[in-house]
Amino acid sequence: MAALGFRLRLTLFVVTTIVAVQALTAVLVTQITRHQLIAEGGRQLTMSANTFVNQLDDISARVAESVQVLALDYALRAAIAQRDRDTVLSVLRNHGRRVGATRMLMIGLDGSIQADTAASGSGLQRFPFPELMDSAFTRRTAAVVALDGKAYWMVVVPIYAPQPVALVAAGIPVDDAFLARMQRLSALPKDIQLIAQTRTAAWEVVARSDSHIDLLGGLSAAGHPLAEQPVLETVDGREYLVLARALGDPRAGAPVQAIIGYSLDDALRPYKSVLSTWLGLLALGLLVGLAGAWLIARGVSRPVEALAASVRRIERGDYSAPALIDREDELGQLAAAFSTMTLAIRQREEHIRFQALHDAVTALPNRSAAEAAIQCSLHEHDSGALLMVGLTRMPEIIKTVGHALGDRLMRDAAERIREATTRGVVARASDTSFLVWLPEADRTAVIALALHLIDVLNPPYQERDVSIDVVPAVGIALYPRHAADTSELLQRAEVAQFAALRVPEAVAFYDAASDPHRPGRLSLMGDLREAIAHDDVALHYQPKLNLRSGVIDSAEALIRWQHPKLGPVPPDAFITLAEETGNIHRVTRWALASAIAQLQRWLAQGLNVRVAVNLSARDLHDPELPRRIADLLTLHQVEARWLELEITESAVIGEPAAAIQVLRELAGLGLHVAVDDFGVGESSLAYLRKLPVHALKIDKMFIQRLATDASDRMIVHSIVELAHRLNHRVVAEGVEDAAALAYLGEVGCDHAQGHHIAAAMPADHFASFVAHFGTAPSAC
Ligand code: G
Ligand code: G
Ligand code: MN
Repeated sequence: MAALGFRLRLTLFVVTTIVAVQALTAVLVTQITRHQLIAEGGRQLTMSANTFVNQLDDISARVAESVQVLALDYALRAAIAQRDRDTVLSVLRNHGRRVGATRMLMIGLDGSIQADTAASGSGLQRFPFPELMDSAFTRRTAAVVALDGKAYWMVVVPIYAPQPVALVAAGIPVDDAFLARMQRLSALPKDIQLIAQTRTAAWEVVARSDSHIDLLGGLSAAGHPLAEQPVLETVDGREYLVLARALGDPRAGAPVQAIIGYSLDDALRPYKSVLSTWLGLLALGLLVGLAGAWLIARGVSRPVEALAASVRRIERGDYSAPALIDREDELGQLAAAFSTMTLAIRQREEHIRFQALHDAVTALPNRSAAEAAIQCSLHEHDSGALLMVGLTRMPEIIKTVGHALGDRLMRDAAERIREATTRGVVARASDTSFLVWLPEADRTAVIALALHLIDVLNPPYQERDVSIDVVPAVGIALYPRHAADTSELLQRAEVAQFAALRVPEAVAFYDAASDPHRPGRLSLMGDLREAIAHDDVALHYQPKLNLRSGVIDSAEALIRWQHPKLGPVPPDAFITLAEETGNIHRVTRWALASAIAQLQRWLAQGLNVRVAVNLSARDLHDPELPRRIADLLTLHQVEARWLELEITESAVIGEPAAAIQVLRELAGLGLHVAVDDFGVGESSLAYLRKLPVHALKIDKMFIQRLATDASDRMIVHSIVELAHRLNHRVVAEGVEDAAALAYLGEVGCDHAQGHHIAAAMPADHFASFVAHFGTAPSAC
């Protein structure tokens, strides 16, 4: 529509311009031509009038001469002398016929009419033009006069015998025929009229050429006076230049005037025919201009329309065929620039789309792309397996060697997984994991692929002098067995991957029973909060035996929860859950308050025991912890030295600086800090040196087999020596038999804790257990 508008506008513009210019020119040319024609017509008219008057003079001379002959006519003179009127009339008629006069008069010297050839005699008594009579005696006299409503060429000649006896007047009619004759003889304009003033101030036409144009009527209608100069008048809708000329002797009473007309229309006729040719040419030019403008406009608007169409295509995201216009001009350049731009946009969009759907490091599809692909695949297939491949040491590796090497390692792992996977979708699932989606796979094939993946990922990543083990684990979730949709499938596969960490082959299927994330865990947390608020949880105390003195001088507080419906819930299940859901501070606060209150009671009873409370890793991220513990100790009036805190080494790993600061403040209060589960996990002697630690608790894994395992004995011995060198006390946990207890005593271990001594017990059993301990036979 817009293009048509442009075409229409251009065409209209061209047409109006042509028409306006041509019309203006036409008006100008017509005006100029008309002006010139009027001037030229005026000139011609004046010339014609002069010629006409001159011709009349010539005729006048000739007629006078021929009438002169009459004066010499003897018969006439005799007839006059004899007063023979009939003869006179006869002679006059003869002569009159010869010279073409229609009226002959014989005039007495006194001016009376003596003979008149007019048929009826007309009753004319006196000659009406006495001036002509006077001049006739001195020269040839002829004049155009009006007589009885007609114009005559009146020639007056005296008759001598030998004295003047009479005058003869010959009236040659100046009528239509006369004028026609004159026109034939000379180049007189065809519009000519003779007028005579018959009555006072009333002009009448006495002769006219055969054009029958009423010039006199036109003049008087327009109010023009009779003028010697040409005037413009309109007669019967036609334009004339008109001029009047007095004929004959002005003294001859009844004047005759000639009115000569010059038809402007006739003069313009040739120009008019030129004008119509011109109009034809103009129409032709217009047509050509119109067609040209239309074609040019189309030449512009077509490519513009094509460009607009491809812009709309791009808007819809279709970059397939950019507008190709094979032209050299500006539009061609525009189209070329446009194509380049389209290409650039397409590449950029492809790049952006690729980035949006792919992982920048490995160029594998990212998690959301994978989710979409799985979603899609679930429409086509009714089963499938999702393998979550975790590189479990990745967080630690990145912390140690940095992201650059971490990225290279991930790329290498991605390459290995891609090569190992012949079908399905491979994608990056998270910072430390990949996923493989196998539609329509049976259990055996899935297990085979999982083990194969472990195999290809097991060889360490090599780079110059570094060699890194990623420790892969594969979790598998099956659709539709384990999950109903994609996001559930992903989450289940992740849970399975964590489970895989704990099995030797590092491959595990999702197991709803062991899923800490299964639905219901949130309600468990709600229940835990309730339990804490209503004291449905309790601390049990496991005695620690002082191996030097042989008395129970300390204990570990261990939380116990009796769930109203589930029964006893093991701390391993809800402590981790509390850590993950942000509820651990609540548990710790409760445990500390409860243990310190118990301490206060025991100390008041005179039971001097040091009580150890377990802290979770997250607790060390709370900078308020030392102040809170100090407040509790003050509140219960318990000295700090009776309280011990057990932390695992991993608690310090996440945010070492902050954790160490909190530990320093705690130690600064005067309480004791013990490293729990020492010997497993990421033990680092460097940290050990930095930590404000008073005791090490050797993990039960080294203690349980002390009786049979020589290397465990060596490890325990070394740890004891190392700890003592660093000035730390040593506690052995998991003491399950007398042999272990004996060996620990031998190597100088400070405390022993374990089922062999006692399991954790309610607080009210503890005092009597301590009191009776030394007396029991099993004691060392
Ligand atoms: O003795 P038992 O099997 O209940 O202990 C299981 C785990 O729970 C142990 O590792 C122990 O450190 C932890 N634990 C027991 N009580 C508490 C507690 O009050 N706070 C924290 N953070 N951990 C506890
Ligand atoms: O990590 P921590 O030291 O807090 O662990 C204490 C855990 O050890 C508790 O779950 C407790 O029940 C358990 N425990 C205590 N003594 C023994 C023992 O002699 N043998 C075994 N297997 N576990 C014990
Ligand atoms: Mn402990």
